[in-house]
Amino acid sequence: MSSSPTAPLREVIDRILSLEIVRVTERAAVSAARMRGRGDEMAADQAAVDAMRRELGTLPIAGTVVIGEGERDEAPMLFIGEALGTGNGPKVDIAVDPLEGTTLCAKNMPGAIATMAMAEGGTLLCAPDVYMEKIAIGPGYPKGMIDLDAPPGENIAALARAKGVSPDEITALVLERPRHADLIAAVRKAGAAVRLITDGDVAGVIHTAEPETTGIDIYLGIGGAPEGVLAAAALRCIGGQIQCRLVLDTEEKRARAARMGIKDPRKKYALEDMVRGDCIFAATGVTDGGLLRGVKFGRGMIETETVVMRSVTGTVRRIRAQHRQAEKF
Ligand code: VTB
Repeated sequence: MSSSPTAPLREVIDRILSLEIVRVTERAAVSAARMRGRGDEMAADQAAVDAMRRELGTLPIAGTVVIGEGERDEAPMLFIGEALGTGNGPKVDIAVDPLEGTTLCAKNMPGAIATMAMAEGGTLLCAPDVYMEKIAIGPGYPKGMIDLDAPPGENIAALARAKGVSPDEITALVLERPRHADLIAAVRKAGAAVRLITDGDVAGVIHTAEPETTGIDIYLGIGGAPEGVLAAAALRCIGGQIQCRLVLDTEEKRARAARMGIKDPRKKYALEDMVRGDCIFAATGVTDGGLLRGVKFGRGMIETETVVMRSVTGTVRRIRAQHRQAEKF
């Protein structure tokens, strides 16, 4: 092993754990998939949480949950600060969303995924489960081209200019929520098209990295903070820009954030502030979606599709797995 300060990540976490985390998201996805279409969001989420936690417990890491199911008093499992893994291994930060899109899963709609990211200890933003303002674009654009605080029309215009197209060839992805009425109107006024999603903005941000395939150029709007950090981890691997700000609009939320070490409640986070070093990211499809196929149950066999990314090399692998011992899941 080299003596470089990043050696533990590059040589241990990165290469070995990038397959290990695939198992973790696969397990969570399969457990959640058994609850597809049952109309029970809580049960679907719990199934994913249980499976993910069980599998994480077997990994040779000294892990700490920094993005999880909530704070200790509200989440019995995968709470922020929970120690995970065997303890014999590198110190890592873990961000999880065992079932991103619980409603999508409960309604058996497209786009539910099981996802997580892992990075060297102390390098991922530890954020409370509050809302987060977000703006994201894919790779290949000048740094600082988009700005969370600029009017949507300006961001659209800058993006169109850099892409060499007119604004009407730009598509923005936005969560369909009443809070986004003004945003949606402004994007349309700028000439761009809006694609609305009901849930699932981790995949939504990832879609900006492949506009030729997804048709999405920019992600805009307010979603969950945990999803924001996970999306930032993915972009760290595949390239792209994201800026975020926590929505800490009450004293209570500001106090919660402060307990997690957040000193400036209005801070505008760049990608590098949320993911301060190298990381690995994985997501497995629960229901079929634009990013991934959902879990397929066959006779004595289960099929999963996972995307796993490493920031050190920028490698993106898609792993289609056939699990032949279906009874083990
Ligand atoms: C988004 C979306 C998630 O939460 O982050 C959203 O990506 C934000 O919260 O899939 P609201 O639903 O309250 O708007 C999810 O929908 C997950 O709950």
